[in-house]
Amino acid sequence: ATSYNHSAIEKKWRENWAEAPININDGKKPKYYCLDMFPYPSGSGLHVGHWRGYVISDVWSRYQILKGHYVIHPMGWDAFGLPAENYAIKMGVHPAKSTAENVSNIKRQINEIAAVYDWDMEVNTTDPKFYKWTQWIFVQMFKKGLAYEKEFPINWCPSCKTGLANEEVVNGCCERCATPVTKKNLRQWMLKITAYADRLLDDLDKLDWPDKVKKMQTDWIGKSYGAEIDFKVEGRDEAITVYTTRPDTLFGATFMVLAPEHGLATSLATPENKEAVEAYIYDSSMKSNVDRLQDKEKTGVFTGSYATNPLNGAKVPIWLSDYVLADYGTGAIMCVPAHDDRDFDFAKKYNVPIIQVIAKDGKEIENMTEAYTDASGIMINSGEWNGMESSVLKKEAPAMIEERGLGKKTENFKLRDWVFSRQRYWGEPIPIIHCPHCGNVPVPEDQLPLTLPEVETYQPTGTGESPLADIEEWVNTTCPQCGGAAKRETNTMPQWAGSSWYFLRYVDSHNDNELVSREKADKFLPVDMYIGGVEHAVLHLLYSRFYTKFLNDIGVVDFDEPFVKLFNQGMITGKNGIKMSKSKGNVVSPDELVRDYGCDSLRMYELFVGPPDLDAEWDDRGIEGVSRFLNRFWNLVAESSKKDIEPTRDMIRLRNKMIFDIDQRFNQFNLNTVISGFMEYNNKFIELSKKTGGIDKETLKTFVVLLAPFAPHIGEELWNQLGGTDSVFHDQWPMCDQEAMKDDEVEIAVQVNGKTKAVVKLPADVSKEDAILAGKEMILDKITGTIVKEIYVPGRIINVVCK
Ligand code: ANZ
Ligand code: ZN
Repeated sequence: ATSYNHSAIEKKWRENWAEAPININDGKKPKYYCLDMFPYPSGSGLHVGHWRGYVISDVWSRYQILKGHYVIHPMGWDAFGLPAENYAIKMGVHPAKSTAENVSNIKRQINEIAAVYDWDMEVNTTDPKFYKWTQWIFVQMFKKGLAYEKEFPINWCPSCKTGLANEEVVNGCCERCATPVTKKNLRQWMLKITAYADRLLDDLDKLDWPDKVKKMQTDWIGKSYGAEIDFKVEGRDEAITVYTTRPDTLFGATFMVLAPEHGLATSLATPENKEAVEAYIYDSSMKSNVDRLQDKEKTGVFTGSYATNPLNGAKVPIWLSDYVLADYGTGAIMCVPAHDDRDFDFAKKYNVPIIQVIAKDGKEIENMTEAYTDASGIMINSGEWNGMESSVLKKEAPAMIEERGLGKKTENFKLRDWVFSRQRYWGEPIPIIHCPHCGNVPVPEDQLPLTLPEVETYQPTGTGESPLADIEEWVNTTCPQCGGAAKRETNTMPQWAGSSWYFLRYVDSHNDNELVSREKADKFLPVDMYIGGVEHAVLHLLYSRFYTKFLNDIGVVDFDEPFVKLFNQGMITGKNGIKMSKSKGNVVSPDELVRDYGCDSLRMYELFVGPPDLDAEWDDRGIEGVSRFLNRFWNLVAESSKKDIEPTRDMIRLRNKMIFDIDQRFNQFNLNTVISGFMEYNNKFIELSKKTGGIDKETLKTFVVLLAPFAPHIGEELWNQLGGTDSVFHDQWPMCDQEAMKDDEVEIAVQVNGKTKAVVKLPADVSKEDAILAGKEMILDKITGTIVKEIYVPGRIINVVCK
């Protein structure tokens, strides 16, 4: 037989698959939707790290095909966004052109993986036929009041004259020119994701997702329970309402802090404090929220005013500090330095009294050096609450506060509405027309898509508007409602817009009349398995869930969660765990590896490097191991198929054990141990064949089917050599015969001093140690004195000699 020539067989089978696709919808098979997070088509191409996720999803897809599913396994391009736009600014190349080039380049590279993508489903977020529906969704949201305009302070670089995303602000300065970033009130489009906060939180229970990701979403949504409590300002009619999750600590509230933006901040300043207060308010307006929360050293200013603790009448000073955020809760807090870290730091720095109200075992701490933040303890210094268990009080306090008329029981979310407009060119135009008479009017649906016009320059204008604002013939239009002169919205959508719903479009990607037909949606959606990086644990996955729930509410789809199961693959890194990147010069290209070892070897090695959910360091040399395995298996099949080997009991047993092991590991996504399993079983079969001269055909065919999802080319070739006429993927995933898997058992007499006391059933190939151990178990009570000798006659007698 010939030796394993990967380039010849890989070429041969790709041509075959192109002619006769292996994944066919016959209308009878159940569907299985296996989705990759679609890539951004960057100019730098794929490295071995990118391969990993695509290999995982392809292996899983082929496994589902073999399990009898019609598998939906599409691919597309998330192609709006900054990199293409920045390239356009630098090189003057239209983003559509550079994007198209990148797409065709990456598509060619992705095809090297030999995944079973259905390219007929392909989508591209920058294609007007696609973004027609991105705009359509926006219009539906607008009609339901979920898309609205708001003045909003955004990060603003006074030198570049442009708005910046949080990620573009580094240490409070503009990433590009290092000018300190300020805030600027800009008109923004917002999406009311907060209207779905409770559903987004509660429905996490329905999902088969990693706990870590659910936890991150839960924290992001950030629901908390507590109370709003009114503190009357001394000498005035006003009260300050605070939001607290810890009304149980009310006796320990020794001061209050307001966000510098709080409505009362300036007016609370007494004349002697006015100047300092105003300076402080100005300084904090220059900081971003992120910086405010990260600031280690607390800053603040005393207003000169006092309020009254409603429970005990104590006089508490009112301060301003930027560790209190204006847009969370009420923008004002009661401070309990004894039990909150931030309040503790603040109180220490500004010499405010600290009163402990919760104590472990009821014992007060003499000199507090840090806040006591334990959730449990006994109440002290708290009037009628003294002696209560604090965790019990914490639950009851909000209702008690409400009953006494001191405030009201309430809940809060960290989740904010989504800032949905960008002052950029390369995005979907927001389909709204501003009419002086009718207000905001959506572009009529039969006029969608509203296509992105050509511009002269892609540079942001510096006025806080996108380059679209410079195109007069585009901006000036007529109102669809009254026909009068009106202006188009010139902001575009964020990159998230297309990725929030693209997975719905794949299954009906050519439909010009609907986003997706209800028939196809019912048949092929939702996604059964979603595979991608953990960096999307929050935003993309949350936005997609929000969109899906909305589309469910308006009847486009009949489910309200898009991704039943989620798998996050770990990253492939360079040496010492450093992320692979062009700038670090540690990128490993798949090209030479494919040329030298073949696609099948690289696919297997991508999984062999470690558990698929963990990061793994790349070392080219390891690919030798999988390549050697494929060669040895090839030779085993070649040798065996020359003869007609009868299956022996050992072959059948090993075959079934292999099915059991591989399937179990596969199902648990332990893909690296599936590969090592192949290697172990291959070794065992080679050992066995030394005695028998080969392995029987059925066992080898079984092995080939199990291997095929991982190494599809060699799988097809060996299947063919073993007499298969159709594709190996049209065979079925093998079932394990539990009975046949069992080892042969023998009955062994267990003796004490030569007299048989019991009989034990053990596997025929049991080791001496295991046999003696099992034997002694049976006769423990019959042993007298001390054991002096243990004798094992293989397969027949265990004799324990005592004195
Ligand atoms: C008194 C107290 C005592 C608090 C204690 C905590 C511990 P979450 O769980 O995040 O909702 N807080 C309220 N509004 C705030 C704002 N706008 N900016 C910064 N902090 C704010 O936390 C709610 C707690 O965070 C509230 O409960 C309040 O401090 C603070 F031992 O009130 B607490
Ligand atoms: Zn009008």
